Amino acid sequence: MKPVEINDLPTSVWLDINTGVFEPCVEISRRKVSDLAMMFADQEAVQQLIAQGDPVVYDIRYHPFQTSTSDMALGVSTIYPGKVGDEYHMTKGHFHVRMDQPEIYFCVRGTGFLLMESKEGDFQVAEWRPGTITHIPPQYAHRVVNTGPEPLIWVASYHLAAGHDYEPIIARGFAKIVVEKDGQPVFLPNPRRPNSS
Ligand code: S6P
Ligand code: ZN
Repeated sequence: MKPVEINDLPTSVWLDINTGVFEPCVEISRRKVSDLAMMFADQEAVQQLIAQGDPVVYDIRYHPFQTSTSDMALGVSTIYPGKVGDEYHMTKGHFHVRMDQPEIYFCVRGTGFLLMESKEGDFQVAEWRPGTITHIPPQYAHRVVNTGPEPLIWVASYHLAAGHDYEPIIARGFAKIVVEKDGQPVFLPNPRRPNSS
């Protein structure tokens, strides 16, 4: 990650809601199937897709609004449509390292679900369409799933200091996975958690 520059003057960026491209954007990260390999239930499908060219699951663009007294940031993520086996494309998902840090997600294109789960196991789902805005309280892990035929694009507003903690998700996933059945998204218990229902 590039060093964050301090700028105490007002700043604007411009977002193309059809492509998820925004400028100026200081960094773009790309996550492919291989970067998310352990997140998907169907490991055979994971290996097949990697062998066939390792498709891109999502892109993250990011801009820090760092002043001498504040640390807001904007992320714009785009999940491309697709599945790994029957499971829809999704983000890795994370908790914030700082457990007092919430986040706001604003869906601008596409359809899908935001999965949220607290450390105590409270599992919540928000259904998304363009215009849906969700406040994610502190201490809830968050993952976005694209269940539609077009890119799912949303804007994330958060503090840089929040940090990303991926480890609990790598270890256990979320309570449910989202798979296609008869052309529709359905929620199934996470097979990596044998005792969940
Ligand atoms: C940061 C914010 C987003 C995500 C991005 C990708 O707090 O929640 O910018 O980083 O949507 O998700 P993930 O789980 O791969 O970081
Ligand atoms: Zn976050």
